[in-house]
Amino acid sequence: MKTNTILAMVSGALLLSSTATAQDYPSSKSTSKKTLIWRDEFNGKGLPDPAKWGYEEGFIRNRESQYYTRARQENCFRKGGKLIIRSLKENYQNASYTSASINTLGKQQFEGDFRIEIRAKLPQGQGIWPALWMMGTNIQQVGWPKCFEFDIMEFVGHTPNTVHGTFHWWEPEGKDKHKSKGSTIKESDLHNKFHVYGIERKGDTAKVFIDDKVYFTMTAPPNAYQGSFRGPVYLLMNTAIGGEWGGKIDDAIFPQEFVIDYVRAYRLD
Ligand SMILES: [Ca+2]
Repeated sequence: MKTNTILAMVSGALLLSSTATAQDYPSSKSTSKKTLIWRDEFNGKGLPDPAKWGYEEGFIRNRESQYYTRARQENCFRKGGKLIIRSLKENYQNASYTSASINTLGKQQFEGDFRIEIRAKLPQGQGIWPALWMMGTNIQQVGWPKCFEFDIMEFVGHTPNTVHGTFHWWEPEGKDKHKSKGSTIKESDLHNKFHVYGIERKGDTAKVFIDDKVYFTMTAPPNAYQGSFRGPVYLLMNTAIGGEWGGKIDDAIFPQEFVIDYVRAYRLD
């Protein structure tokens, strides 16, 4: 979700698009025994289950234009077995847009070797920036990016048909101690069709996938802040609007909905 690495991601995208075809991607099928440890199918009505999800509130990062509301059904609700994060053009708390950002911090952390699968349909249009991502639960002690950040899916409206997977971390060397690496994949029907977005972290390796394709794999950076790559992480799901990467906003796109059918988390043995 942090944005001073766009150049790195763009160059990664160019490299990928010039060399890869669909059948070049490794299979996302897990080679480990999977045990379901946590899930939300989003059955029921109204706000998401408060035992599983908390909220970010207000203006949080990246100079984004939206106000994230807390437990406000206009921006976040369950309906028909789906969770909907709805982004609106409206005046609210000194903002011109509202949206939601929910997370499992303090409620559920994912440890050791795990796999997360999230079936979702993305919002679209100039200025929109939905994300599915994880950060170390040690963020409260060591801050970002020492906590490590695993971005499972980011999409920005100004580059259609493109999904980004990126990791961010901290190293002691260099002027900018924030390091990042990622890749992209071209995919159609992101907004009309559900896709499964996921990550599998096992040992010193983490893989990011969409449906049956792994499009980014990385091993733990040896100089990353101590142990954060392997540490417990929590999950975040949000739609940002504008900001450093979302860019210029087209007011005609609203309302927009980020529709999430399920989150399923597995322990890998
Ligand atoms: Ca569901």
